[in-house]
Amino acid sequence: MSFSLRPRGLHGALCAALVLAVSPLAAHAETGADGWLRYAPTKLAAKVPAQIQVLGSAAQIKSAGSELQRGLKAMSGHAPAAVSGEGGKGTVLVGTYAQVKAQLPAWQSPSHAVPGSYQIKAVEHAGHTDWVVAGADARGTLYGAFALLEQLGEQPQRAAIDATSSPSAPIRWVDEWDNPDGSIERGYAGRSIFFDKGHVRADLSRVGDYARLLASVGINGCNVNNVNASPKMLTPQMIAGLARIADAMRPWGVRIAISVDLRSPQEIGGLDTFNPKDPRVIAWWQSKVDALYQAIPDFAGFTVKADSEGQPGPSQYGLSPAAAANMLAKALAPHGGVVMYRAFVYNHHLDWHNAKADRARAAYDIFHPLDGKFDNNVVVQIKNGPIDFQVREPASPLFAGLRKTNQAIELEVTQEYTGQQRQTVYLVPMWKATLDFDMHAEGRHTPVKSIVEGKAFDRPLGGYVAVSNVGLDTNWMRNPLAMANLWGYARLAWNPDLSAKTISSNWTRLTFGTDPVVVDTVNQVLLPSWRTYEDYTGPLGLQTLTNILGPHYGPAPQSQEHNGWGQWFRATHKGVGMDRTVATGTGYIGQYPPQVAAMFESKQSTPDDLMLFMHHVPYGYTLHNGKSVIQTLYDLHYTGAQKAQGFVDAWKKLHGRIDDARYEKVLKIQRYQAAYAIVWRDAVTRYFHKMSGIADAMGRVGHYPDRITGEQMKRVGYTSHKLKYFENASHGQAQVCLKRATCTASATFHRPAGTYNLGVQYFDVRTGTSHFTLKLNGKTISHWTADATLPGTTISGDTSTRHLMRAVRLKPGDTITLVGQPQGGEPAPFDYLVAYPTSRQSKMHD
Ligand code: GCW
Repeated sequence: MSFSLRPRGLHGALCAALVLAVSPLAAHAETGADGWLRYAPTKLAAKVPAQIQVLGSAAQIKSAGSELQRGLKAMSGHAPAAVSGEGGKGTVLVGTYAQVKAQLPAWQSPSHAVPGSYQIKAVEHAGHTDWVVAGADARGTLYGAFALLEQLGEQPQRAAIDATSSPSAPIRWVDEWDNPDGSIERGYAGRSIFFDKGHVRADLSRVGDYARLLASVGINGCNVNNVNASPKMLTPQMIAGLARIADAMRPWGVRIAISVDLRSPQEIGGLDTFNPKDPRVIAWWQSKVDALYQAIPDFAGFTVKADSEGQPGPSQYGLSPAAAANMLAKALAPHGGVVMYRAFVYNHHLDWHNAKADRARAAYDIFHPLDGKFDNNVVVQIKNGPIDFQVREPASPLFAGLRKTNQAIELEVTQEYTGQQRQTVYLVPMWKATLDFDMHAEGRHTPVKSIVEGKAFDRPLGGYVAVSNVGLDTNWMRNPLAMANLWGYARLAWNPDLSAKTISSNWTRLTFGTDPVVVDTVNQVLLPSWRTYEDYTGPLGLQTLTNILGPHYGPAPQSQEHNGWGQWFRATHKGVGMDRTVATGTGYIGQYPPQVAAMFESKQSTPDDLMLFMHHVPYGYTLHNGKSVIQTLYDLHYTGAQKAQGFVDAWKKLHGRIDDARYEKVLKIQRYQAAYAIVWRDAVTRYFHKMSGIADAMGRVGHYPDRITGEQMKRVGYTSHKLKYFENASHGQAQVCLKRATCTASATFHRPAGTYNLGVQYFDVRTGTSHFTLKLNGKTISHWTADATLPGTTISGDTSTRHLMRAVRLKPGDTITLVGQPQGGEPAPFDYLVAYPTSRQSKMHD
């Protein structure tokens, strides 16, 4: 039985009122704080029964009832009246399967139901229609309520809302990398919603709001602090604070977990050891776990990062990860808690000179021999790829390397290596590529999703974790479009078979509105954005060629080589790529099951996208695409930067179709991204041009006819400053104003008269606030302040920024002068001027 949501039979007056209410131009300024829970008016919600009966008193069922009232009121204009008995009228019945069944025997409850499952259904009964919102448990009921509201909000795409759904895995968590002082490691949206100045915040209202957002997409766990954990997390005072966080999240069915520092018994416990085998250490942890459960009865467990990037671990005592994990697991087990032990364990002092050294091997080398040695409430948490959240990596071979151990996949919603929420990159297609990847374990069809969910090897526990790092910024993630990643992650954790397009379309309808033009346009930006970002940052398996010794943001390919971090691609003057073959390389490929290993071992069967991750090849090597490696690198960087420009044009179609506030905010981000893609393109192509000595067949790399570099200008006060990485500026140099209050640089324009877009490429360092003035024949045409808070604190690829003036009339003989005024230690640094005719089709080929 299903009920139709077509607006048949609506009364005229009501209909007219609602049509007015849903007019897309009635948009008010939106902050993004509601995320996808905007509950925009929809006439279809008027079909909802007029009363609601909430059965049972569990906190999450009460939330289900109040959320339905809130949502239905916003969407239809009236909230159903809360009643304690049906009274012969159509009613929304909210409760567990058992509770609803007792109330409405006519309803057939689902027979098989894992925790979190729900059913929403219309049931004809005694001459009226009841709506059932029922869950296998209290959480399931809450998920059902959100599912109902979502389906009403998505109209008119869905005609009926008869749905039964179950989560595909029990673990569906988000991790936050928040520190007690309120900062967030790799957080790009302001300070912590949980902590401030060493304590849990007094005002936790954003925590409740966040839990509500998470519940609406089925997330059931949240680890609230950085995996580089502070021992302070286990002080009595902090535990009391954590209990308040748990109280704020509990009504939404989100259990909290914390990351712990294994050294805690020593750091705050007064012991002289943290050896996991020492009885005093074991007793100390037991007492802490007991105290946690005293304060938080539904505490979810611990996440552990150990023996990794300076975090101490069991290796200090000659013990394995299993020894540490099981020690904690035994303390948690009686309370129902779990240990999420991260497989991100590697040596960051690798020997660059050793051709066999390979960071990608680490997780498998360390954890595979321990398979079967972990307690049942331990889950090994494995990053999607073997390195570290790069723009593209193969699936970690460890997924198939553990068969008697619970696993979870760790994904990164926070865009550490993918533009830090200053650029739009929709990550769902990337995650799906891994989840759908068939590991062929035991010669069977075993896509990664089936392994982490516990299905492939019949494990009792498993699932999904994503590092999300939301912050106090009103819209949670800085870039409104980045919320599609949080939503998308949760959708995949519930059902990894959904398509990237279904996920983005649903999200857009709820976030921006159901206008098909809006949905199509947002898809035009989101769906190709990962590939685009990959193309201009690090294609062919090179990984994000970013400054790994700095903020992981801008380009700096050189920073990845010649050090111990192992994010190498081993470029020489002859060729490029890591040889990870068994035959001649590091042997990494041999960690995969035979079918996958055979595919990667041979260049013929390695896809182009991963060629340089798996193989070292000459620059002239012909790829499957028919072109050489070097020409492909050049071409992809140019087409990628070009596509990023296209996102600006696409987004502009939304003017007037969505609210102005979010329209303008995203437009600014897309414009910045379009210009920044050029910084990336230039840096990476320049770098490979120099390494290979091979010219770009299209003549673009190293030739910038529309530019006048600072060095070529007449400078007063400005001097050249050599950058750490030559690839990040023309001639490897910026112009800086060091000794004067203002400096100038001038050039004479020699091109034909016409209308040009005129840009200045300058550096906006995080600290300091330089002022720039651009003059044309002595007259000021633009003035701006370099006050952005980009991640970089140096004149580098992280901070290179473009100021663009559109449609400026220029003629031969014109004098263009840049006046720079340093402030706060920032020496008004710049790189070049650029002018290209507005008529030029391909705008970003300067
Ligand atoms: O990606 C890297 C980050 C670190 C992070 C680490 C990890 C929390 O650069 O900031 O540390 O991964 O996942 O542990």
